[in-house]
Amino acid sequence: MTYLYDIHCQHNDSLLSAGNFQLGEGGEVLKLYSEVEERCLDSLMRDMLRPFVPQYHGLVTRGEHCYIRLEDLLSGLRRPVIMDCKMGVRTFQVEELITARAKASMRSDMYQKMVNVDPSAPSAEEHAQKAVTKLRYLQWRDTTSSSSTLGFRIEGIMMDDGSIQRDFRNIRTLAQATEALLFFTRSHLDILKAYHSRLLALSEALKNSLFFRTHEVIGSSLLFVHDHSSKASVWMIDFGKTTPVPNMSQLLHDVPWAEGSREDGYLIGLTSLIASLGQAISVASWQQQDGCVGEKHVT
Ligand code: I3P
Repeated sequence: MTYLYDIHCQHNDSLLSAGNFQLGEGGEVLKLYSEVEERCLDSLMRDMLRPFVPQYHGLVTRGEHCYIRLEDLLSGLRRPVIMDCKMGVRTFQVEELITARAKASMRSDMYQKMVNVDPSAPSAEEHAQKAVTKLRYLQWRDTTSSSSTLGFRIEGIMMDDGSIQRDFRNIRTLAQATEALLFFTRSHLDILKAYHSRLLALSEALKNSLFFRTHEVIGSSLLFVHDHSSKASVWMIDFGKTTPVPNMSQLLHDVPWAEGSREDGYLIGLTSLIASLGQAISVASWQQQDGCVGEKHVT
């Protein structure tokens, strides 16, 4: 969700520094350096997935900080509409699980976020400490959103007027996700079809990608971007928690996670998204035929 927020700031405010992002001199996006993410982007530039990720142009230092130079995915779009979908059935790394068991640090900010959504969610002990572990919070987010069931969740949508909607926490079913996709695209058939084909192409590329087979992809998003000219594309972003699997092993990505495994469920999410877009296309087609946009609902 950070990308959505920061890009919104960049494009709508002063084009100056915003959160983890800045605008580069050549119009590229500068993202605060992360060794893990830089390694991924470097490998991705030599992988089948290159057409699906922002182009990586190396590192640059500004003041005290180092940044990753990335293609601006919003370049050339007028009043872009953006959706950030976090992929996978879990958003915590196996390492976070191990660390939490060895010595979990308590997070009062995460306790607060939890209580704001559901005051009954923390246990009596967590209420007493007014804090939860990060792992507990991430697992709670995964199981109370569509991450665990559908393998993705909508983190936020930015509409063409710059307003940001984040209230997609209650989505659990494919039909609810389809409603959100219809809202995001305003039931625009060409845009829905463009997204659908792009995801099918991504699915093919993922099957043949060495990077994908050999990496645990956690907390990465698919960024959906379109504008009024019906230009629409989807990009893989955010690789700060994407790591190579040890000992040359390979992942399937389409099976649920179980303790001891590194499976991330990325393809479960992609399959759900493709199915949901298929449903949205059917609904938008009926609406177009009937001339009654907004009256048909998904069941
Ligand atoms: C955040 C979300 C991020 C996570 C961040 C959480 O919660 O789970 O994925 O960052 O942890 O606060 P929410 O979206 O509900 O606000 P990572 O993916 O990097 O772990 P953080 O506060 O430690 O950055």
